[in-house]
Amino acid sequence: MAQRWTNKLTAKDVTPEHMFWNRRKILAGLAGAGLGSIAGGVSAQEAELEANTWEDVTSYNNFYEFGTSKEDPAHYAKYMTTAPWSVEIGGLVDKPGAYGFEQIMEAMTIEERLYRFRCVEAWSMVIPWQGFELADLLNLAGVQDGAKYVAFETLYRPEEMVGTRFPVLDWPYREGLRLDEAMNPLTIMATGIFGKPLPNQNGAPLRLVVPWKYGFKSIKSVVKITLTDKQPETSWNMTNPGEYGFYSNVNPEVSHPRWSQATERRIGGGLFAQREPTLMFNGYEDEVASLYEGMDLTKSF
Ligand SMILES: Nc1nc2c(c(=O)[nH]1)N[C@H]1C(S)=C(S)[C@@H](COP(=O)(O)O)O[C@H]1N2
Ligand SMILES: [Mo]
Repeated sequence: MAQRWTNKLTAKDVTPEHMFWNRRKILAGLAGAGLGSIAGGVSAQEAELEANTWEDVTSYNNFYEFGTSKEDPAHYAKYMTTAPWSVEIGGLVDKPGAYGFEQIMEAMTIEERLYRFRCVEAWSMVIPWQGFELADLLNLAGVQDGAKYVAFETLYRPEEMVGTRFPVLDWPYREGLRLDEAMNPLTIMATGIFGKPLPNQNGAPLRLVVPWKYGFKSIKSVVKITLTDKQPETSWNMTNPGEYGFYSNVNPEVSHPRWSQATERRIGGGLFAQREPTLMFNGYEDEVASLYEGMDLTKSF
């Protein structure tokens, strides 16, 4: 059953009792950006979104640490230990150190966000996430002047991650954002889907979600965040710089070298479902286009 979040949902509707933490607040149904949309209800664009099913979201995944096929993560990610978990935050921050997952959850405000999710392979889903704004976590660590980028790394634990036995990517999986992208209120660290803690295959216990960028930017099972003054290396760009740039903004006008990005196939739509047109910045143009003013997006792809 496809589920649709609305502003009428309360925290109780979407959040199992055991998920409440001391200072957690649930802003239920805050679809899309939530930029001023709480009081006024969901915007027209957001109201059209209908979530994929739990089954779609948890059985068709990319998580190469567990293999390269879409079914592998659902089979093998269960071997990843996610507790205890901590995130090493370092580089140009006032308070570097290991931040425990529980400590982070205590300090953060957890919200609901219904986001379009667009893979570079030209398929998409709509996923109801729970999480907190990345900006809040970075501010907790205290971003110093001079920081311009944020680098992320996934857990690398070969004995629990069968896919890392193969040199498909240069492990650990790495991603990066410009600081202003990281601080944008759309950018979240997700800790759950459908009101439940993140399943391992979706990047437990916490993963990045950047809804206007291709899916591979949304790095899973994050253990390290580093503030830097230099553009960080990113796994897909290291592997194939001609195909995967640093920015990776969803852009129907810029083709992947081997296929068009103009349309997408919604997962779960059935065999004969029409392909849908892909939207500039995955539909978040109003919120993020200004970040790229003056840039040539065919060169900075
Ligand atoms: N650590 C890690 N993060 C990752 C990936 C990966 O292989 N390893 N795949 C990326 C890609 S290509 C996509 S499309 C999304 C898929 O997220 P989902 O499985 O939750 O839909 O995760 C991204 N994050
Ligand atoms: Mo992807």
